[in-house]
Amino acid sequence: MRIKEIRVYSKILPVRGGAYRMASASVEHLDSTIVEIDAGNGLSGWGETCPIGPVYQPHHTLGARAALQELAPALIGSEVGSVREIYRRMDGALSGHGYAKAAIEIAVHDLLGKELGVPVSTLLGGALTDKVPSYYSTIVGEPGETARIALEKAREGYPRLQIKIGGRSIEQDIETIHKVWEAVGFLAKLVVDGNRGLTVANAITVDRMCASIPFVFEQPCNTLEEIASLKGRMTRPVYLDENTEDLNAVLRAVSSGIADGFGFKVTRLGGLSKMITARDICTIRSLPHSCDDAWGGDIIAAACVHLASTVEPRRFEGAWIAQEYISGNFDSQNPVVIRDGFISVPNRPGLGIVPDRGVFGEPIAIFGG
Ligand code: 0XW
Ligand code: MG
Repeated sequence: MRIKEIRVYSKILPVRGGAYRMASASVEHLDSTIVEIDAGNGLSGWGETCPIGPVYQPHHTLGARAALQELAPALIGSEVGSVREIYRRMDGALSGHGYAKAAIEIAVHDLLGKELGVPVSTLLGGALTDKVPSYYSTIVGEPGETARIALEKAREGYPRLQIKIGGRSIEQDIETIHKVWEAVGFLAKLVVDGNRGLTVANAITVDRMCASIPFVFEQPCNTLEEIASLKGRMTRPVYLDENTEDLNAVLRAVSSGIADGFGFKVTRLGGLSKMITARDICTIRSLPHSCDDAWGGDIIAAACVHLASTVEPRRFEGAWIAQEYISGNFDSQNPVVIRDGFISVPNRPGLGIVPDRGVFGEPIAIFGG
């Protein structure tokens, strides 16, 4: 089975309930890039990449689309059976831009799964569970309101809550953490995410001022060097998110012992085949991690969930999907949904979701054909 045509679509995803606010970026709507790979035999595979604005990390919508213009022509006629060969061709056409390559690579997994009649989780080594935990992520907000939402989500069944801080006074950050802990206690695991927004000094202060509260500190500071300088000065585990820009960064963080765990994003690392390497490195060192993406609809959500099902459950930190912040689904028949804090792993061939006909409108670019 070969790639006959690649179609690219744009899909606007407004953020439900206002802006999604983090320490250094705030977004009100996202423009997701959808890739459809048509094999010309009645089968097509779907991929997606949706950076959360142009500031969260060095990825952006138009960058993904420009990269796809370089990549797609090099893939027409390629055999779908070898994801590695497809990746070799993409690397031969363009350096870097893993977040754009990921959209193609996810579509190839979907197509291959459909052709072989197996779910994507099987292509990734095999599922260990049929239901994965998700987690709820608050936005940077008023302390009392954040605590109220945190308790509501814990009661709904989310086993883990990610509390956003940063980009304001640390007094407010400290108050938020205390109020969330008072409200939620051990009802859910707590993670505090600084999204690169704190100085080393403030990260240490927040840590000390909340010393008795059990939480993991995710990406408190901007660079790997700043995070490395926290080693031995924190009372709690530190996880990396934004700094794991590619597999080399993961390897560096693991081998130098900087990170106690990770918030992984499928597209940032370059797709599912890169993520399984990261997963397996974490297995060797017993490191916990999540399987997320920055944003996106059912396609990226399904990719995250398939991958999540292959991670050792006792080390798994959850699959975050954007469902709580967007309205509607690409696949109205079999959407990927969070129920009581957990997500069922699709068991149909490929990603197990099929976007409704016409849901993305006309393609914005077509290659091959
Ligand atoms: C909670 N997320 C996975 C979704 C947004 O992209 C931010 C992100 C994070 O952990 O930073
Ligand atoms: Mg994070």
